[in-house]
Amino acid sequence: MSSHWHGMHLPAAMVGGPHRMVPAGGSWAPERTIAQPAATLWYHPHPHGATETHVRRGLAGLFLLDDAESAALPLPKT
Ligand SMILES: [Cu+2]
Repeated sequence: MSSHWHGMHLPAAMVGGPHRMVPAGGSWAPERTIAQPAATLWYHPHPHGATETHVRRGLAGLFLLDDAESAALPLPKT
């Protein structure tokens, strides 16, 4: 299994994908301080040849990054 995210500003070593497989029972716990403007990002599993099936079935999620600029916008907060 592997996973990766879209839109996060990270060095390539911190981005998962088919090249960074995690064995069954294993783990991968990248750590990095996120320092980028507010954004809506998403992630999903990335097994070779099965990504589309997994995402279509709902195996994906969001990262919602806020910052002072986005917090000041007249947008719903809940
Ligand atoms: Cu992707």
